[in-house]
Amino acid sequence: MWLHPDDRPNEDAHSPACLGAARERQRDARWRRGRAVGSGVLVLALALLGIACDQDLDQVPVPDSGAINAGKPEVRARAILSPTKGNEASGTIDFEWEGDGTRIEASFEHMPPGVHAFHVHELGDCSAPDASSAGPHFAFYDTKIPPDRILGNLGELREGEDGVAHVSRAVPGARLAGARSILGKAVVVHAKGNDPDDPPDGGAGARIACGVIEAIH
Ligand SMILES: [Cu+2]
Repeated sequence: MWLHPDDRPNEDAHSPACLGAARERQRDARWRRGRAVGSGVLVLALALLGIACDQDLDQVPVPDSGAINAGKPEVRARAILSPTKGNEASGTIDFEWEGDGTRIEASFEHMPPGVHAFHVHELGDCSAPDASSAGPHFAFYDTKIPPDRILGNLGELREGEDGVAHVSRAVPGARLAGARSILGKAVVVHAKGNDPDDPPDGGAGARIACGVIEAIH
């Protein structure tokens, strides 16, 4: 399974080698306080050790994804989407931890024919008649995103009989906790499907439904 480099948990910074370097630095600080005279050579050597430690972190293997979600299995969320002006589509999306991301269960009605992309957007604000208040797409990761990636992508809804659409799928990388949590963000359903040649927003057209992702306690 591909894991983004940003998925590395902070625990990496506490590897034995780095803890050793930190202890050395603390010892050095005590020594300098005691002597009131710094040893340039020692300070330089410890600084180099610190740099080497940081470089080593870049080569730490990506951890098992279970560590990322550990302690948060109880987090669930729901978004209730209402139609934007001139549209009728509405529905509910349930979110639950799964693997390194989230499983979504989406049920919609009054969907127009065809395929409709839906994404997480930056702002939890669906107040504008066209849902423009939800802002641009929300990136599940904060750095090093491949340029061909459609951000915040939850997939597509296909209208079935009588305007009903259901989808159940895993969304790797979409988190319900942490610095890039999707809680409080908006989900927007679009008039068209994703165009993979049109990143980062997928060129999916008008916003036909919008709702905010809220935790369920
Ligand atoms: Cu979108």
